[in-house]
Amino acid sequence: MSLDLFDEDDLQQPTRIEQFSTQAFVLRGFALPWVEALLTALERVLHESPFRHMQTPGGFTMSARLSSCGALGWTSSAQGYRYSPVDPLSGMPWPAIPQALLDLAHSAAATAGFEHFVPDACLINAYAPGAKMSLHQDKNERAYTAPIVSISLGLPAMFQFGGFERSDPVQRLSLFHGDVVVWGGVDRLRYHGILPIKPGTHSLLGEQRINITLRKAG
Ligand code: MD6
Ligand code: FE
Repeated sequence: MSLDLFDEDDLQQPTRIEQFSTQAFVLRGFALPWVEALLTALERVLHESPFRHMQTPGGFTMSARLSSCGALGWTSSAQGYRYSPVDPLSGMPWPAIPQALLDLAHSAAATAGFEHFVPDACLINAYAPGAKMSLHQDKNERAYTAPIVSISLGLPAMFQFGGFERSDPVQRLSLFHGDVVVWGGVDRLRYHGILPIKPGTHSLLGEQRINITLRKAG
């Protein structure tokens, strides 16, 4: 299914909505009117809580670098995955979620049929060419009633979207700068991942892809 809507913040720019599962949507270019505000806000967040490589419980180093903002931030270590109110690097609370991100997430969620989305956790991933995210489920959140809103910036990525078992077949979707993925409901616990990022240079972000996911974790 594909339909055209007009985004309030940029009446010139139609948002194409692609439904790729019952409650999973790509909003093409939805974040474009917010990009400048997002990059300014990200700079402030990353100054307080910089990107870092994390260890998986299995002892591997994740190829994407991560940071967080919000009341809860996502951490991974040999002990496991968990949300924490404190950034283990600084020993301080994570920076607040910037208002521009809250507004964008709320608006994107509503566009995809999820009203009243108020995230308390925001995970920021930075991928250099070659970095990837293996198939995983997002299941460290306390409840699965809220959707996840995922913003792609910079280099394109091939997103994999599977079933409820790791070995289930996957769909592949290209995600581009400014695209927003929203999914939840019956699709909330599907396996998904990112194939290795292809080398390239993005005009605004250079040799990287940034992904921002907003969640209700607590
Ligand atoms: C990424 N995203 O796009 C990784 N998880 O770099 C995720 O793992 C993800 O995009 C849940 C919902 C949307 C996502
Ligand atoms: Fe995920």
